[in-house]
Formats: sequence, structure tokens, C-alpha cells
Amino acid sequence: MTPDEVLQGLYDETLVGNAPRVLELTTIGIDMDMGPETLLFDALIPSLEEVGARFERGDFFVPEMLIAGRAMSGALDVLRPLLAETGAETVGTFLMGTVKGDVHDIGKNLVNIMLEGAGFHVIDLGVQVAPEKFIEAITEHQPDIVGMSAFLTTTMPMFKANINALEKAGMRDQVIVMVGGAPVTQEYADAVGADAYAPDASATVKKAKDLIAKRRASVAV
Ligand code: B1M
Repeated sequence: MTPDEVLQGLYDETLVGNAPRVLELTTIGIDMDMGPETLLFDALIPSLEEVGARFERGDFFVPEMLIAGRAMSGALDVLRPLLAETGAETVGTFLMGTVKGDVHDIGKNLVNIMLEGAGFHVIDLGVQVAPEKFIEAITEHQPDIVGMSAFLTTTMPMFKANINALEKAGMRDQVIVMVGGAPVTQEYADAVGADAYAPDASATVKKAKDLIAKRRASVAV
């Protein structure tokens, strides 16, 4: 197979949710030294974007989205160790969760992989994380950053609910709050009082590092 055939195959098979073939093509791509980022950004993510576009047009329904998502998650499991392979020392602790009412986790998982690769200790609370669960986990793990992911316009308001819960628990100043997810914007992040927003995984890593460095510098003064 040529690299282009691998990419095209990955795109097509993710689109139809053929998880075993996606897994196989991912492995073939890696064996051909194609690089995990190429497989991810040139085939897997564009395919899921097309799944979303077809869902919006009414050509795809929830089951199609679900199997495509599963196929992508299988590929991510294979890519995870390659993307996270840096050996960097721990930069800080990042507590991450998809907000209550939302089950989308592929974007969050990708952010986690990149954070781990950049040297963060990541604690993933999973999906449908209620405000009380964030509070409990902050008390237990004392993270530097709390990350909240949302993929639905109907669940984005949970950012505010979580931040309110942090304030009520007297913890708001203790942590940096970062938000993200497909429908989230910088304006929305500002409106709910988050400390930062990032549109994708690599921007999250960069912002998270900057924010921690700034906070540590201000504490040192
Ligand atoms: Co859903 N879904 N879905 N879905 N789904 C979307 C999000 C949608 C945009 C599709 C569409 O209409 N075009 C739409 C939302 C519309 C809206 O609210 N604006 C939608 C809908 C409507 C729904 C349901 C309501 C459908 C229904 O039941 N009628 C339902 C809701 C379920 C629920 O959560 N309660 C639903 C269900 C599902 C599945 C379960 C079937 C499945 C999820 C599987 C899973 O995640 N395990 C699914 C899928 C697969 C999608 C699409 C097709 C793909 C999402 C994805 O994983 N993309 C999606 C369409 C789309 O987004 N275009 C869609 C890949 C991922 C890598 O995305 O955004 O690039 P990406 O990720 C980035 C950033 O978001 C960012 O970094 C990531 C990596 O670079 N980021 C952060 C993410 N979190 C961050 C946190 C940060 C910083 C950055 O800081 C903390």
C-alpha cells in the first residue's frame, strides 16, 4: 500500500465505522513510518468531521456516529503511546473531565494524550462529570489545572455550573480552569469566567504550560 492509500482507507473505513479495518490500517501506517500525527490529522479527524457534517444533513444518524467514534477510539488506543512518547518530566497535574450530560470523549482523550506527551500528570474523570465530582477530585488530587470538555451547546452551560461550585467550595483561586470542545469559543470561555480556552489539543498543551509558568512566577514574587 502507498501512504495515500493508507490515509484514504483510514478516512473511508472510519466513516463507515469499520473498527477492525481502522485498527489494521493504523498499524500498517505506523509500520510504514507514517507518523501518528499524519494518521490523526490527515485521515481520522477529517473523517469524523465528515461524520458530523453528514449527521447535520440528516444522512447519518446516532448509530453511524457511534460506530465511527468507536473506530476512531480504537485507533487512538494504538496511537496513544506514540503520541505520548517524550520522556519529559512532570510539568504539572491536569484534572480533566467531560461535563455532566455529555458523553463525547474522543476530543478530550486526544487532549489528554498530548498533555501526557508534554509531561503533564493527567487525571481523567471520564464523561458526564458532575460538579460535585470535580470538587471531590480537586480535594483529592490538588491539580494545577482543571479542564472541562463539552461538545454540545446544551452542555456548555455546565462550565458555569462547575465554576460556581468551585467558588462555593472556596476553591476557585486554587486552580486554573480551562475549557474546550467543538462548540466552545474564546468569547464563551470569557463569559463563564474560565481562565483559558483552547481550540485543539496542541493549543491546550501550550496554554496549559504558559498558565502554570505564569502562576508559579507570580507565587515566587
Ligand atoms: Co455527537 N454531536 N451527539 N456523538 N458527535 C456532535 C458534537 C455534533 C456537532 C454533530 C453535528 O450535529 N454536526 C452535535 C452537537 C451539536 C451542538 O450541540 N452544537 C452532536 C449531537 C447533536 C449529539 C447527540 C445530541 C445526538 C442525539 O442523540 N440526537 C448525542 C448527545 C449525547 C450526549 O453527549 N448526551 C450525540 C452522541 C454522539 C455519540 C455518542 C454517537 C458519538 C460520541 C462518541 C464519543 O465521543 N465517545 C458522537 C460523535 C462521534 C460526534 C461527532 C461526529 C464527532 C465528535 C468527535 O469526537 N470529534 C461530532 C461532530 C463534530 O464534532 N464535528 C458530534 C473528533 C474530535 C477529535 O474533535 O473537536 O477536533 P475535536 O476535538 C478537539 C477540540 O474540541 C479540543 O481538542 C480536541 C483535540 O484536538 N478540545 C478541548 C476538546 N475538549 C477540550 C478541552 C480543553 C481544550 C480543548 O480544555 C479543557
